[in-house]
Amino acid sequence: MIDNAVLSSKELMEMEDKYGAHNYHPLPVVLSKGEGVYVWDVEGKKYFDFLSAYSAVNQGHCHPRIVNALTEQATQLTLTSRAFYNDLLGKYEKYITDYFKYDKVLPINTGVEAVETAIKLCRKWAYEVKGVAENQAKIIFATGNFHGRTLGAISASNDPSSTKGFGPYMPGYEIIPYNDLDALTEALKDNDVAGFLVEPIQGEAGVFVPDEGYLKKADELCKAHNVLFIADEVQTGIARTGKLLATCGNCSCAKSCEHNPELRPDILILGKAISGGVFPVSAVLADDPIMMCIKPGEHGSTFGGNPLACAVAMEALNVIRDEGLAENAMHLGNIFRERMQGLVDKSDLVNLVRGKGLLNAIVINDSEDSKTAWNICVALRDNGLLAKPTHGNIIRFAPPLVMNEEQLNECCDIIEKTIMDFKV
Ligand code: IF1
Repeated sequence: MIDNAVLSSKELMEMEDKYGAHNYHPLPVVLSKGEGVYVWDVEGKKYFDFLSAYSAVNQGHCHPRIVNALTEQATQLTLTSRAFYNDLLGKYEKYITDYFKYDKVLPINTGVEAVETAIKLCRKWAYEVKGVAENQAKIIFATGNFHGRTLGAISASNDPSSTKGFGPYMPGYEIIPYNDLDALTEALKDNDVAGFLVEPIQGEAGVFVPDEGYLKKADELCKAHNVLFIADEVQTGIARTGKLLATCGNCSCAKSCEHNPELRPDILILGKAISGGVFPVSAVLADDPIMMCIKPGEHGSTFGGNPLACAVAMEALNVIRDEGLAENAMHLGNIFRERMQGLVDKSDLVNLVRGKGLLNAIVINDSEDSKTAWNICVALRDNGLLAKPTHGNIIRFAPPLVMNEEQLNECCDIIEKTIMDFKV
């Protein structure tokens, strides 16, 4: 039976502290309800959510259509494993491959599992198609990356808080500077290189946007060297940056694509908002010459492709399209950065604003080890808006994409007032 005794925020935080592993340091707020762009704490205080569970809740909290898909499917069939067929998987696979225009999808659960899947797929392709000698395949990553928490993913990281004390690490990786085409050109000289795995905008690095043209040129360099361009769009994908994908070029908005026209990753990694934050769902998409390198028994997961995930993901992607969330993210993002630029101009506390669509960050004028950004986030919480610092002095702003212009302006007012009133 679920224990539904009513406890205070303080009691609930103490409970987590006592019984849970200390692998997180949450902002002190305990949430018990969400709807659209809002969340409520256990005492009933209402907040704007400006994190969206790290861009998983792009469709807004508890979207009625997605919740309905979940509950309806939950009464029919939740899990069969892939030992048998289920009646939704094929429909979902057709749906998502049409949606993103790839031959095939490999369904899996979390973002990092999708990253692992892409790495394995890339290695397999290197041996079976490219002809790299067994165990010699190399994958290139970029500094400042975040691809998840497994050993396969952290082995690509150069952030000591992700890696230190967890070695030894995966061989066959090379890390080059992000946003550096010369470094990529140099690294691609090695014939054993099988893939370049990169985030179109680096989230964890503090919403770091590469130079215009970097991704497209990187993709071209990879294709010229018979190397797979692998895009980790776990955080940037699903309309977050104002387009269906940040590497947009093959999606339905390709004609008007303002991001990177005609860039099409060889392997596309999706997670987070593919389920609207309702349920862990992730996916790896590729065409047949790559995807068919993995044969029965060589990769999988108990939960990957379960009927509940298929129902939820299809509805979550329908909502993105039906509600025009990419267009809304583009429109609101422009307003948001303009208003934050105003703040940069008038406050000594804010150095700069950067981002695309509704994936943005401001950089606080203080050192990485200061508590200023954290204290600003606490003050924002008191004023009814939830955001989280990253790397000490950066605050990420990523609200649900179902926000309207009036709400966004109200949020900008809160951020402005909080920062102008803030005493270091
Ligand atoms: C946490 C960051 C965001 C990701 C990209 C794969 C994954 C992620 C580009 C793995 C996950 C998350 C995980 C979350 C914090 C968060 C995060 F600050 F750590 F970097 F969003 F910015 N690729 N990102 O961003 O996906 O396995 O978690 O489903 O608490 O670790 P996952």
